[in-house]
Amino acid sequence: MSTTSMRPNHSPPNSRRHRRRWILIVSVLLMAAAACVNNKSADNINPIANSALHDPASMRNSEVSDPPTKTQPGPVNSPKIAAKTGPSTMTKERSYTKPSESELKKRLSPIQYAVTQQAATEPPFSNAYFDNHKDGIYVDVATGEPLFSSRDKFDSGTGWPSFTKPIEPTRVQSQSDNTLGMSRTEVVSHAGQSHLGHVFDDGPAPTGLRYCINSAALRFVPVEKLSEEGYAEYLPAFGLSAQAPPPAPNASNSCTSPAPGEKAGCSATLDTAVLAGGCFWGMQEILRKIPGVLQTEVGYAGGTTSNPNYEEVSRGDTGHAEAVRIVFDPSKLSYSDLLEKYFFRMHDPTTKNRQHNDIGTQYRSAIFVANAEQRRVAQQVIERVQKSGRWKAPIVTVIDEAGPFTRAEEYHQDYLEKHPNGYTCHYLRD
Ligand code: MHO
Repeated sequence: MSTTSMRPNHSPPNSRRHRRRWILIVSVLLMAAAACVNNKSADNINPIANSALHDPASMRNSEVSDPPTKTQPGPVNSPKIAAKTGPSTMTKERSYTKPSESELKKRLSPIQYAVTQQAATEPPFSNAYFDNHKDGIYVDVATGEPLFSSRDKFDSGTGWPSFTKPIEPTRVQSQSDNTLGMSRTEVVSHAGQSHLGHVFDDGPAPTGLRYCINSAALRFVPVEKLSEEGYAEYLPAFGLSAQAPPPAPNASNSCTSPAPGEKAGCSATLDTAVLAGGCFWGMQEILRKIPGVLQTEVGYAGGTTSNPNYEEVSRGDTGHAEAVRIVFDPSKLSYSDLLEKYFFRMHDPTTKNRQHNDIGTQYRSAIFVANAEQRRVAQQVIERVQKSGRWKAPIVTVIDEAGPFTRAEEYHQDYLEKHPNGYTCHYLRD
């Protein structure tokens, strides 16, 4: 018997074949339904493992939020922190998208980019929001996602903006960070995966947590701007309805201080220098372009009055010098190189209280040091430059303790960028 003639006997007739196919389909469907039910009960047992599956925002963002993580995502170091920062379900539907790498480079300032994309930590105390007491919300500088509320902000005494909790639990994610020889918990924004700072378990009530956040990762939206910037849903948190006229801002959020001697916990990876060498327009124009310099601002340093303005300083009777405050990345530019390779080449350090035609103590050459180490480096550099013979006359640069720095009027900030042919007497000598 040929095999071909056998086949019809072993194959089911059409109708039987259909029935079997239907049975198969129905049982597959039943099995799938059973799996769903099991999954649901697994959710109840372990909401942490499954929360992302049910978080509309994580699903929406899955195609955009696949950034290189700077630290290993993984269990959070402190069980106390893990218990309190654990994920919950998303409450708000609005989505925020991480812009492309080239957009981020364009839109963010160098320090915003270094902090949010490269996990740098800005210097304490001289940043935009550590001392901001206005009512409003803090959003991710990269995506606009709401992250923190002024209602949860407190004065930690660390010099960085500090909060007891995120504005909504899932807006901020925690992951362990074992860099810099420390075991810390890094916090990143949900949508943009921007590095924000760290969370510690030494905060005040009600959570006992301290979110230590870089100002450079945030943009502050004051309560009176919430509606116009599309954040009206946060008005009720400030006792306002979306329709009510916003009140004048007040500075009434409660503040608590850490116990005396409590240590900061955060550790700046960026450093600050304050330098004076004549008219600050030309100084800033050269300083801001130096590789490793992330932020510059012009202002007044080394004087005897508080909050001086340009006119007072120009009259020369407040004792202030026109100065530039520089935030730089010491892994790319050392303080020593900043002084030796740039500061002592961009101005003439041998003319006392004078830089070309600009005459007066406000035009003195000065290095305002933040600590003993900066002082030591500054002294060494002056000796080296003097010995090098680069300048024929004696160097008259003074080294002074960095006291208060008053930011100059907006008109003076980035002056030569705004007025490319404006006055300058600064240039880099060969
Ligand atoms: N000689 C310049 C100095 C300006 S600088 C901001 C001027 O008086 O315009 O001191």
